Amino acid sequence: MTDAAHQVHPVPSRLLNDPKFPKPHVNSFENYEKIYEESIKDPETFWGKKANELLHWHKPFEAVLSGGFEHGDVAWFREGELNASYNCVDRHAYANPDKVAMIYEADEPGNSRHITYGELLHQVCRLANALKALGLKKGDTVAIYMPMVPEAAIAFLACARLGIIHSVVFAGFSSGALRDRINDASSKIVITSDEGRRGGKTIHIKKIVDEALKECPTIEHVLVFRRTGSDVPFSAPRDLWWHEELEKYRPYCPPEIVDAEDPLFLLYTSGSTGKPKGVLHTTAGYLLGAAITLKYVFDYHENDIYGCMADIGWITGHTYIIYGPLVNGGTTVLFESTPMYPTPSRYWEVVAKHKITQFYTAPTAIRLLRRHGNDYVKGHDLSSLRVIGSVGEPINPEAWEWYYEVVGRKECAVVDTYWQTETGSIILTPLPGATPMKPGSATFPFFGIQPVVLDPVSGKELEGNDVEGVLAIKKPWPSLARTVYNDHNRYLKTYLNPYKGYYFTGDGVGRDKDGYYWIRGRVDDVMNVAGHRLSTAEIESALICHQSVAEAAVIGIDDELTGQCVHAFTTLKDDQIADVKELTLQVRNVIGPFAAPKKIYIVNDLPKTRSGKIMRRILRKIVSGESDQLGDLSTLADPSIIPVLIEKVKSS
Ligand code: 6R9
Repeated sequence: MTDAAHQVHPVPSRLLNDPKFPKPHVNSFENYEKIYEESIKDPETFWGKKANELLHWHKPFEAVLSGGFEHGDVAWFREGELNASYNCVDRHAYANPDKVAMIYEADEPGNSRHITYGELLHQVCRLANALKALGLKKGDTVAIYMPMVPEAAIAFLACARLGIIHSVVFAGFSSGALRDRINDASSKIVITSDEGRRGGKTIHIKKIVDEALKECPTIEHVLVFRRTGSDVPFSAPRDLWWHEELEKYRPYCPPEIVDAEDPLFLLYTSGSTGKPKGVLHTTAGYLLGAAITLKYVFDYHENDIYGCMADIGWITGHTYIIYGPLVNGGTTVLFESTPMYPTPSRYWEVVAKHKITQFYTAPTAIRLLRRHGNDYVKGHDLSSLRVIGSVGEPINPEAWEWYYEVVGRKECAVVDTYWQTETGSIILTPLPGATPMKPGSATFPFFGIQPVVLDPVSGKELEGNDVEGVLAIKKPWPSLARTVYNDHNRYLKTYLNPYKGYYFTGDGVGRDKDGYYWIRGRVDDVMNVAGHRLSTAEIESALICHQSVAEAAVIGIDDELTGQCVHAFTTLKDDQIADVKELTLQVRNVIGPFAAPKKIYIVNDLPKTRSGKIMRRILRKIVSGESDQLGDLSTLADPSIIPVLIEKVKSS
């Protein structure tokens, strides 16, 4: 492990003592431990109380938890009735109509728009009425393929208002990927836009939809929001303009009150192989997970401006741009652009401009910005920030330190939050006012979550500290996905059967001597080299410690002698040079000779998903000489780098 990872950073005293700041909800580690113990000892009392505290119920629930992992029949808050859009919009619109619900920061700097709760209610209701008039009803599915505009959030909430299941497809997916997701969910309508704008570029969204719809028999209508106003193909009567439809309807629509366990949405996620799974979340459990984690993990208070930089097409956008902030009556920022547009200062300009209090992004963005240097951060007033978060993959301790020191000026809590599409909300995380932080560790379980480290072979729980294994969760919690759409067997097979009685995350994990959890990455990213268990993340971290290295991706390749051997791909910082020998020495020095990569390839770019996760599977195939079997590349951000990588591997 690197030096940075050994440091323990206490809770920044500014959070606890500065009178300008609200008192943290949980303000000591003892306090966290006490609430955590209660939540584990008597989960039903804990969750029942929180469900009543954080959500509005139209009819009270009669049981907190029924069923369990054993039979895959978990149900929370049975017989309770509520509506997610009422919880996220109406109750705040009536109490506080002029409060800003959303700040839209458009791709073009200087172009932003504020939307109050009162306005949000009107727009959600108009759209809900339009959907109703098109014949949609509770239990139908609607595909949302939208850029990062407030109308996307309005679409989520209008569906939720009618009990319609939304299935959001990230607007960077290809027409083929969109088609497959529409067909799997039998969606009846696509809500989309003419075009999108991102990083100064135009995305031809409607054209992609048209291409997809050549093979989508269930689609009856396409509702098109005008984002850029360019001429786009439009085929009436199938296609309808958003603005023309909404004008027809009054700005009130009664919410459809649904059962706690009725579905709220589907979100497709790719497993390591095979076709994407439609992960299904239910109304009450998911909403409670979003509400409670936003409040405690980000220490959300009434006047905060919450900024999550993810895309609404991913689970992070669902939970921490839309449902979490709005269910708490907060103000959420919708950021349409990229961290690089027009310059690598954009994030910090946005933080200063809107006085963002909680900022949430991914390690890949943090590493990218670190690579461009501190000057882009300096000179921006970031003093509004209290909590800065990271999500999506393990964060290298060096990137963590940069985030903490340069962005957070050692005055903000860094929350490295671990969770998944399936878990619905954060499950391992520090709490800003309570948890001493270790760079690279997601630290401890959130309330009500019982993580266990299992021996991957025997499936036995590894007790005590200083253990390594796979991460599973022992007891149900409300926001865990209930099923895979139309394929419950796949749900059981993927998550509940591998280790009977547990939810299996698919991630490797270590619990260190102090009880801190360290996510090692997906289990298939853990290597065994000559009997040594190595994590890709650990070697990557060693490489990134080298002053020249910007990013690193490490893979395990079959080896006759050692079982597996290590191959590494690295990109270098601007204007830096390094050779393979030097980088090999770096890993030998930081971890040990046994971890030294057998091969290092210095490249210009790494294959990444559109949400920024490095696709190590592709690198593994290329190195193993299986470039003709790369599998599903639809999630790849830039396919043009593949031939370059193949050439590089061939010639080295
Ligand atoms: C929220 C999200 C889930 C996978 C997960 C794990 C990785 C997410 C992480 C992390 C280490 C963190 N992951 N957060 N690994 N530290 N803080 O990203 O959902 O897209 O479904 O990905 O991402 O491997 O299993 P999703």
